[in-house]
Amino acid sequence: MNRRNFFTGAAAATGGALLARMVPTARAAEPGMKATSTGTTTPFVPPADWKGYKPVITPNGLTLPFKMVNGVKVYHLVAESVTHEFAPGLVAECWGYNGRVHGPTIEAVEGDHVRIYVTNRLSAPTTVHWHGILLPSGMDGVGGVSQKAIQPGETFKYEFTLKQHGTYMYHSHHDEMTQMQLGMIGLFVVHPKNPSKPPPDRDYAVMLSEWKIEVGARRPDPNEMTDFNVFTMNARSFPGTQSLVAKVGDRVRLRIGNLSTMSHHAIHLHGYYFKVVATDGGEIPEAGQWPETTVHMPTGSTRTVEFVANEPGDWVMHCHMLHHVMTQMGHTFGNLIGINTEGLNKKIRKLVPGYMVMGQDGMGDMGDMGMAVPKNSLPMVGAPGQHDYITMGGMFTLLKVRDELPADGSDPGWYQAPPGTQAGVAPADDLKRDGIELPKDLPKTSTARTSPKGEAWCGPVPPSKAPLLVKNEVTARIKVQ
Ligand SMILES: [Cu+2]
Repeated sequence: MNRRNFFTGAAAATGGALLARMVPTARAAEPGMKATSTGTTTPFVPPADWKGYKPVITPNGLTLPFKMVNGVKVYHLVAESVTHEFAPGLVAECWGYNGRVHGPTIEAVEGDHVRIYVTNRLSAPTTVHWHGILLPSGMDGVGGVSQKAIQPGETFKYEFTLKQHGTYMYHSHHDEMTQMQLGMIGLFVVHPKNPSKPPPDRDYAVMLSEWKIEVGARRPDPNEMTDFNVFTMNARSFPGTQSLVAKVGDRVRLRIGNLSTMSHHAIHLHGYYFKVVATDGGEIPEAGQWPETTVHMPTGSTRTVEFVANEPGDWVMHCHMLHHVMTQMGHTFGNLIGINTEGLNKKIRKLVPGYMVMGQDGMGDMGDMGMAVPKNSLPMVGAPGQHDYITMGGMFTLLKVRDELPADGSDPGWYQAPPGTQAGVAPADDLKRDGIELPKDLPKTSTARTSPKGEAWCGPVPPSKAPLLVKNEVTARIKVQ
């Protein structure tokens, strides 16, 4: 059964007694998601007679299964090494839970008594902190403060009653920089016991994070302090991010968490305004909500926004901190905007065949020229779109709103704009009619861009490949210009 389809069709929440079971299905096979872990997590699939809350949808992720034992909701997290794909082309050895990066979303209901076992399969001690959840101090999961660290091979037991509802998180709280920067984070959603309103038609959960992965490296660098170069939603970078979908008229809830090491994020949605209805401190009274198109996401926090998807289309949702919609590679070279680089190309090609200096017209063509990128790395920007190359990557996804969605819950493809609702080249007659005078010295129109044959790098030559001479040559030339 398609999980997302089932979830989006699930019954309305009742807040009543919960039925639960471990469902022995195969691990979710998501495109591009590889796990070499032997973790046993299978997605939580509510049984057919499910009358519980409406589960959230974690794009590119899944919900942790649980079982009921004498009225206690029992979960099992396994901290372990995971081979993770950020997007096709970039795979890294990370740390996560139950064969996933990030860990699976934990879901429960206010009032539940939960028991969460944590097994440590890592080579290092760890703990789990339940971020934002009100609980006894001894269950807070801070290594050294509230408990001993969980040593490799040990299994610890956390147990508490959920007194609140909302969107929270969990993460390692031992050697925090290393473990969180390697991926040991996840979302923890607590549904209300007595909902004040019906559940939304679509309830999405997205975790933001940032990474430092040197071009060609297989391991995220947990020692990085400021210069992050892979920005993710649910540990995926565009074009690896799964689109959010909604039917026209759906009420959409979007729960966003941010456990980036250093960054806040400004998550901007096109086509709509929304209201921030809750933080990890609780619901915001209606009188205190105001409309926004961008929600500021401080690190270590969650925000829940809601809107009605009443306008069909493909609407992008992305971080508006613009380095966060770029990925890896080449942010360290000089400003080449407006520089004629043909002479420089010729010189450098004597040393590095196929080299082409890029950046003199901006970074937009870094990804769309079919140029080779180093092994195990992502182009600096984007992916092919329906109409042209999309010059954003990283912390970027799409909200696809349609009158009808595929029955199997799959991605509906690109939006076909109705006639008359699509921007395009202005017809000469329209220009004339409206008295638009064009400048005489327009650049020559060119829609075809080509890259030189042979191996070529987007941006600077990777340090490992760059003879010092080339680097000096580039630097010297830029100074002369
Ligand atoms: Cu950002």
